[in-house]
Amino acid sequence: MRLLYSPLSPFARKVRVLAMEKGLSDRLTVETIAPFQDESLRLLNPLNKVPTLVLEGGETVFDSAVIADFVDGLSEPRLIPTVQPGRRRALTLEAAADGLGDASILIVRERMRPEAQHRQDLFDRQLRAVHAALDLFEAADLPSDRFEIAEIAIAVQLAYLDVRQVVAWRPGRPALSAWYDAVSKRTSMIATDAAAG
Ligand SMILES: N[C@@H](CCC(=O)N[C@@H](CS)C(=O)NCC(=O)O)C(=O)O
Repeated sequence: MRLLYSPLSPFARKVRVLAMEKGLSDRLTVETIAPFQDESLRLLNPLNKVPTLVLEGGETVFDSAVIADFVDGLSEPRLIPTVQPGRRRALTLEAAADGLGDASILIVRERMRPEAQHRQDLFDRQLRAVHAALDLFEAADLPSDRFEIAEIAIAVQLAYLDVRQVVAWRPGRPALSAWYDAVSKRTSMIATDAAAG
């Protein structure tokens, strides 16, 4: 399977971390693409976004949550809970993390525009989403003995906040900060840390 990704994409990193945590990395051939510059991806994914997974027969799978679900189903143990209420709680946290990522990318893209053209209403709304999601994670009592889909999705987005300097998210969030410092030492997080070179 070919995984089309860009090194700094937190969504693509979520899939890579999940595959690594499951010991399935060797099933993925990773290919770098720059989705904002390279339109060729649109032939495979109408949204032209990474990650996009191309299966052996040519079928394409996106977005990151769907790819993660597919990859998780390839082997046991599952990192996406199969039984309720754990399943909906994990997937809701993943959705909050992904939404934080969408808001972060909008903020980063807006900052790239000339300052005179910045839309303050866009910043304000997206920053509210980012901070509210962070508050949810701070209150979530994230586990130290488990690194499954929710935890992976949150960890990769926190890393993105740091690398793109989206917001200073640590002040006022001691539990989330301590949790992140611990999980960022995992092999899967270190191996997929594009910012570290
Ligand atoms: N909901 C998508 C979001 C993916 C996404 O936004 N990827 C960004 C890079 S981090 C992208 O490829 N953007 C290109 C574009 O918006 O044209 C997912 O979970 O896969």
